[in-house]
Amino acid sequence: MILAAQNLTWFEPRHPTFVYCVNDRLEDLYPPIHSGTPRFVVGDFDADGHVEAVGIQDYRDGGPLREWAVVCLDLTVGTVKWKREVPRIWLTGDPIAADVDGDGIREIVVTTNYPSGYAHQPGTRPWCDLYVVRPTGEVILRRTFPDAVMSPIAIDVDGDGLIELVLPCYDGQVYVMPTRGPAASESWPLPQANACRTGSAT
Ligand SMILES: [Ca+2]
Ligand SMILES: [Ca+2]
Ligand SMILES: [Ca+2]
Repeated sequence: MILAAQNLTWFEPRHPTFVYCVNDRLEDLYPPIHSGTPRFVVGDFDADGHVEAVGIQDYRDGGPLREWAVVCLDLTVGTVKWKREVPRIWLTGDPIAADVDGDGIREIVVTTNYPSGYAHQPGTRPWCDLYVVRPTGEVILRRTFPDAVMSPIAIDVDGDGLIELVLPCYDGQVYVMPTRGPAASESWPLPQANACRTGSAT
């Protein structure tokens, strides 16, 4: 399966964002899904045998949908599995999956950002809203930061066996949030380490 997201909001604010899933012959596996979000983390997070893609909607430049939500797609059958509304959205960060509460099940960490740089309006304050969401769609944590956090990282920075959420922020600070999730790996993928997204931290 090849997953591709088309973000038309830069060109036509009224158009939604579509997600296409195609096979190795570039044939559609099912009709494109109206998702509203161009960035996802992908995996079988609820262990039901179906692969999900979870992200938060993108509203930059006025598009795409008049629904502000974290969205979960079922990529196995090509449907929207659930949506959870949030109070505001703008520029989608790269979501990651990490066990934040230590129950052995990965949550989704997503951010929506109004950066101090791109598309910023004079006289307004930047912000980032970070959400930790269970695979069922339940939001278990929300934190607000003073500027954009586009690429959260989950890594055990202090070597105590528990992962921290490392949050590089556009305000020049790096915020570190403790979690109860055990560090089970010696390397952690980074969403934007390089163009192929194959970089990792150790
Ligand atoms: Ca699943
Ligand atoms: Ca968990
Ligand atoms: Ca730690």
